[in-house]
Amino acid sequence: MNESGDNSVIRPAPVEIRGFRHYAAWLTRDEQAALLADLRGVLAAAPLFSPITPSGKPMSVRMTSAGRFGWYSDRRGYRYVEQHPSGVDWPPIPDRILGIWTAVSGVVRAPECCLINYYPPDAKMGMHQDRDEADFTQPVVSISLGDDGLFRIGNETRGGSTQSLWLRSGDVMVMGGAARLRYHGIDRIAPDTCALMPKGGRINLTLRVVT
Ligand SMILES: O=C(O)CCC(=O)C(=O)O
Ligand SMILES: [Mn+2]
Repeated sequence: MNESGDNSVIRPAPVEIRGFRHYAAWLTRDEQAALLADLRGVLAAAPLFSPITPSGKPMSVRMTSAGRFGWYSDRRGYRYVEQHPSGVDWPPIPDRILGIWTAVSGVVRAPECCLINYYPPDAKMGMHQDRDEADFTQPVVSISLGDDGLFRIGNETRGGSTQSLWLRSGDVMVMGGAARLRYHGIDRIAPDTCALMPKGGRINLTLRVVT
């Protein structure tokens, strides 16, 4: 309920940073807790695993996916696959997560992958482009839960100036349009900045149209 006594939530307007649309505090605390409960179901069916980069190093984030496709990486490269490493299909993307895509993505297609990244307190993600998808007119929508993460946005080629901002629990970011192929990454997590998850850490969800 809000102050006027109804159930409608007044959502913040986005701020644009280098073409990425940042909706700070898009999700209420109750919505974040409900999302986390949905994710527990996904993780029970498709447990987190530690991907290996094509150069053979383990990534510091652990991950899994929901949807028709899951993102995967090993010695053979980055790609989308139709099964979890255990051999089961990825579980469906929870409706609550699809609702966020519908509200902010600005496109009619539905996401085919929800990549779930778990960042322990010492994890990071190097600067990269999301380019394993077939159609770059479709945005990537990112949802943050748990501890704050320092997000860095660069350019469409490696190097050059960058801009950083903290992504906090409940923030949503739309990486699309002319900015779809901008480099981005997570420099670090600020431990113990959010009480949402009892053991701390950060979860980031990215919704992607793959085909
Ligand atoms: O954790 C984040 O905020 C970004 C994650 C990301 O860029 C990715 O999974 O490709
Ligand atoms: Mn990315």
